This record gives sequence, C-alpha cells and structure tokens, in this order.
Amino acid sequence: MAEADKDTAPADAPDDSGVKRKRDTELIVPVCYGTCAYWLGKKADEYHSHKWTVYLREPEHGDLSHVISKVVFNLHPSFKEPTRVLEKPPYEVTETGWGEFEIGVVVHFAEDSGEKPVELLAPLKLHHEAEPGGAKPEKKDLKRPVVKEKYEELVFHEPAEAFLERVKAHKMKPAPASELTPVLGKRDDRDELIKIATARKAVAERVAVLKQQIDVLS
Ligand code: SLL
Repeated sequence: MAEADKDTAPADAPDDSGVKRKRDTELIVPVCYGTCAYWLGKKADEYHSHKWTVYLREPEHGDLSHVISKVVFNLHPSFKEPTRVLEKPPYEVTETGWGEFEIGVVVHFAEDSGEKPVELLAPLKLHHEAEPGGAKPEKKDLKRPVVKEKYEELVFHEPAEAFLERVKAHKMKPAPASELTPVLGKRDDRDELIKIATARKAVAERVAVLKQQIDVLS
C-alpha cells in the first residue's frame, strides 16, 4: 500500500457489508438503452399496430455480462407476464402492441460488485416526431424504424476492489448479435457516443488523480 491515509478509516477498509472498496476511484461503465419500433403496415390490427424492442447495450456492442448479472424489463401491465428477466446479452425484449408507455429497465450487477440494482426508464416511442419547424412525417417515413436511445454512464463510486480488478483485467468480447444490431450499428450518432464515452472516461480518470493530489496536500 502506497501511504497511510489521514482519515480515521484505514484506506480501502471493508465497508459494513464486508466489501473492500477502492478509495478515491470511480469505475465508469457506459451503456445505451432505449426502444426501436416498426409499424406493422398491412399486418397491423387494432391492438398490434407496431412491433418494438426495448434494449440495453454497451455503446460499441460489447458483452457486459462481466459487470451485469441480469436486466429486468418492466412492461405495461396490459402485457402478459410484464416482468421480463434477461440473464445474458443481448438484453432485449421484443413485443407487439398499440400504445406508448415508460419501460422500467432495472440493471443488476455482478455479485462481487456489492452494488444495488439501478433503475433506468426507457420511454417507448412508436411514432416519428415531426422535426421542429420541419415537414410532417411522410408515408415513406412510416417504414423507417423509430429509435429512441439514451446514453447513460453507470458510475461505481469507490468500487469493490475485487470487482474493479476483475473488470479492469477483462477483455471485452462482442455481445451476441440480434435483429437490432444492424439497425443500431448504422445509426449516425454512434461515433458521437463513442467520442463522448472516451472523453468522459478521460475526465473521470483525471478527476480521480486530482482528488488524490488534494488528499495528499490536505
Ligand atoms: C396509453 N398509457 O394509453 C398507455 C398504455 C399500453 C400498451 C399503453 C398491449 C398490447 C397487447 C399494449 O400495447 N399496451 O395487449 O398485447 O397509450
């Protein structure tokens, strides 16, 4: 260990649950989640006008099963068995329906993280929105998928040491492909997301170093 800490608690001491945590450190895991919907056209009926998928993924389509133990999607109660549990990637649920609603996306983490689950909300979008000031969506637009995706960073503040070491040493493999992979792979904001993720990671690392320097000075 580098040097003794000036706080009363010894550095990297186990917390109440007995998990040894890495002080002054943040582990950031970026994810994208959202919905992708298609109008069923001729196949549409009153209660099934759209086919949609709700998903959570790694921005570069990597496999996050070393961090995530399961993802629970909470659908609207009008669906049969609305609680859907996905224990491995692709973390996706595909359904058909008629209406929009908010889907709860509860992310559970690997046992050794000692972290509580996190709930995200994915608003299901079935219809193209008219661009502000732009033309109304045309008939041909109905065939294009409606993708509503959000970018989020899962931030593990003072992560469990064993978890951190395991995640750092892990070589990410690609997630299994799904019907969504080609649709989302083509999205033009993908490059932008990767740039944001890389920049934020660099900022977080810099902040961690600065915090350490402040601790040494104080
Ligand atoms: C709305 N608050 O009124 C929303 C509810 C519910 C959508 C939307 C069920 C499909 C099925 C379905 O699409 N529910 O029964 O298979 O717009």
